[in-house]
Amino acid sequence: MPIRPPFDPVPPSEITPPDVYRERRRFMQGAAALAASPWLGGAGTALAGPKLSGVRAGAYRLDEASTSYKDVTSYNNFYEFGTGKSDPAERARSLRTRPWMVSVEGEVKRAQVWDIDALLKLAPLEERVYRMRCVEGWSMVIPWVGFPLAELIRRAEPTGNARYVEFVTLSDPARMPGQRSRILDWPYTEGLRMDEAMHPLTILAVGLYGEVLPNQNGAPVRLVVPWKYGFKSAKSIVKIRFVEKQPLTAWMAAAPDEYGFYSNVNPKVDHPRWSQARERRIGEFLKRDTLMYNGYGAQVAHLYRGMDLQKYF
Ligand SMILES: Nc1nc2c(c(=O)[nH]1)N[C@H]1C(S)=C(S)[C@@H](COP(=O)(O)O)O[C@H]1N2
Ligand SMILES: [Mo]
Repeated sequence: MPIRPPFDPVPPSEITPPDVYRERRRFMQGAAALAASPWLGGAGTALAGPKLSGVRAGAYRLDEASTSYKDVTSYNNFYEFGTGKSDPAERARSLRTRPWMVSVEGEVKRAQVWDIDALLKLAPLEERVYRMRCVEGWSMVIPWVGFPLAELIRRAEPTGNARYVEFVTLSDPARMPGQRSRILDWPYTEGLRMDEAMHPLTILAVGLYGEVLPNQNGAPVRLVVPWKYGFKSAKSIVKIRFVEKQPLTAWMAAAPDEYGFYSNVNPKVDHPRWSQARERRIGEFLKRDTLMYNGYGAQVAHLYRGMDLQKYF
């Protein structure tokens, strides 16, 4: 099967020239050193975790400031640890992420169980600065570290029957106390169409801000699909399954009228209970307009050509 879909490069306006980027990075690192004490708060990037080595600067950068490390790691949705925004940072602290296996299975010629430390070396790690938009109406800019999901898919050699990919989060109420509440039908599951999964913007993230992924952000490995609402980006993944039929996702099972399979960011299709036209970028005061496909239309609009986006929301 063709494993490299046609791909439009990021429009030049969206790419920060490397020297500007490096300069900004240096400035931020300086600021981080100055603002190292957490009580100073603000935009300081109070780097805290183990550094990832050999991370190369990816081609995906934004001419927008990244959300502070503090906000990225303390304002989270991760219902396995509670529904409050500060619950994951507080309650995921004790999650053990070793040993950790990720099973790649289903309609593939090479089913394989990856040990997380082998998975971390599957492909060169890249920094990818992406806009992330939660269906609740807030957004962030996050410098992820990861590699294209396509790299893993290529190695699995999907069969001709593989039309969708299902992602499954760990199921373990002892380690994930939120799973004792029945807010969702655990484990958390998500899905992508094969071409979405193969798209170069779709990554498996294993870090952020150059560091090992904090537990609250989905350690040790999570999906990141920047043109879709945040809930598509499943955290703490243990299974990647290739299937013929569109998988039922946890959110579709919970509220099919509110969450469709595609969940592309779309300011013109409101959630039944609120508008999706605008969003609050965490750290900013005024709301901004939400962009179609979260601003990634030049890269992904072709995937949905001819589809009724009101129907396939
Ligand atoms: N397993 C799992 N993955 C999840 C969630 C969750 O509750 N459980 N929440 C989703 C939602 S709603 C969002 S907005 C993003 C938030 O990711 P972040 O906290 O790293 O920004 O994770 C998504 N992935
Ligand atoms: Mo979300």
